[in-house]
Amino acid sequence: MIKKVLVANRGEIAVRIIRSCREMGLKSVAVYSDADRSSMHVRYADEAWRLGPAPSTESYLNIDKIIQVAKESKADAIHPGYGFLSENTEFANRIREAGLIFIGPSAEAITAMGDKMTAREMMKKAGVPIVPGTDQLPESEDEIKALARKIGYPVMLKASAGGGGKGMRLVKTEKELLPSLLRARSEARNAFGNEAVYMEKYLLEPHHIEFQIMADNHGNVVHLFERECSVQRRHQKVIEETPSPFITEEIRAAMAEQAIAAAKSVNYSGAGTVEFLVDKDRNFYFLEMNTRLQVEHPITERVTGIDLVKAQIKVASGEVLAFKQEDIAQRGHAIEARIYAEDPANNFIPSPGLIRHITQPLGLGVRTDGYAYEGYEIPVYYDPLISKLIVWAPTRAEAIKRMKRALYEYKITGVKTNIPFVQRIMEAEAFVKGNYNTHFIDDNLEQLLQPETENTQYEDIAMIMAYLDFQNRQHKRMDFGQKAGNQSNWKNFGRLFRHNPY
Ligand code: MV4
Repeated sequence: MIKKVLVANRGEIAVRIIRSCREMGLKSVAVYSDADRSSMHVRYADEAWRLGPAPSTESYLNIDKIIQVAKESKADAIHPGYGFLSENTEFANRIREAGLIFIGPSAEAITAMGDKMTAREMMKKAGVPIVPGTDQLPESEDEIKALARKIGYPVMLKASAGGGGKGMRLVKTEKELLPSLLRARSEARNAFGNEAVYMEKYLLEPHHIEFQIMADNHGNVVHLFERECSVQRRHQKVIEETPSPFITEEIRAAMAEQAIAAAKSVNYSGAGTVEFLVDKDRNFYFLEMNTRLQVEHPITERVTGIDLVKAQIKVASGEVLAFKQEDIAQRGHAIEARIYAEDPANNFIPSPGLIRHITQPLGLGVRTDGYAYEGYEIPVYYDPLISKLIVWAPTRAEAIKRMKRALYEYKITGVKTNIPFVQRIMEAEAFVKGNYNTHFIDDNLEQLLQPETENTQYEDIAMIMAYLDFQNRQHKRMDFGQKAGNQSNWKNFGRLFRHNPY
């Protein structure tokens, strides 16, 4: 029986998990580094325990410390969130050895899906389509060359211990093959401590489409439909949406069946995501399985009405899934935009710092999962994700309009953000038509980096002037009331600048 959950994470996902715990009547324990002392998850949890200094290795990745806090706080279970230790087999094992519940799948499932070659072999046995390629690469150079010729160039070399884009190398010609293989092996050894590399046919212009899975410990496995995740830059997703505008009902049903087969093949328990690559002819291939809750899970929650964190905790408590496959419907259209403290005009370098002002969008069909507030300092130590902006509408066209409206309302000053960049994506013809793949951002980067439209700049200036005016009045208790009438200063300054550009 779970009564108290330690959330071994930070930022928006820690806040999000704490919210579901509170709704379930469970106590929550936050853990924090010195950089997160005033972070929102610390405020929202019932208890907060210090892990250590800011660097992740001394805090959110410190297994000993996290388990020690779980014991001292008398937590029954640990929710890993995503990233950090969420797919760390040792963490899952150490938690269970300590007599606590790890809210996630078995260590065996994490291990199997964490090794990409093992995962491929298991999928092949389960009849799940995989990208044409090899299991173990042969020893001799001639055999490797013959295999690449058989697969057909271009081929992709992938580190078995890699994933999420790490440890991949594209090889276009036989001349490049062996040198690339040597480099791929040494990179894999350095990055993952495992030099195993395999080869796949390189799929041109694929879509990245993933299926949400939920499984209990009583043999029930259901899917909660797909998420289209092809709008990504350097393997960092920016926009996710459901339903996918690319697949047909038939393909959806076929992919769902294979996603469930993949989960069953490892006796999966809890929330998991089966990733597929889908080529331009809508052939789909298993890519990898993520054994954690994903960043983009809210769009699935919105179209199905299911709280995935509550489902995770109930499954970890040993409960039977509260829903059957026929109970789960995909209703309307949801889009998520990841809002980052980064500077797109400066090669997207992170832009941590003090949030001087933040206005989150609200209104019908808008959700923000975030943790920033006015006066909060976005730390330099971690991923610069500020929040996720999730919108829902009955149709995709209306969801795009709602996203644009929400982005227009989303005001953050003090740090640079990718909000204008996301706004450009919502305006891009290929995106609006739903005719895009994983090359979308690279293929449209120049257009997407266009400076903000003129009046948006004026609006920002108007807001800053209004803020300065507010500060001014606060200090001098001046009353602009008579002079400016009862107009909002924001509008006054906006008008001023719009007609008299400085
Ligand atoms: C591929 C591929 C094309 N062909 N494998 C990206 C991260 C990881 N999930 C695997 N990924 C890919 N694997 C084959 N055989 C295309 C991707 C891919 C991708 C590759 C480069 C740049 C961006 C990408 C975005 C999504 C998927």
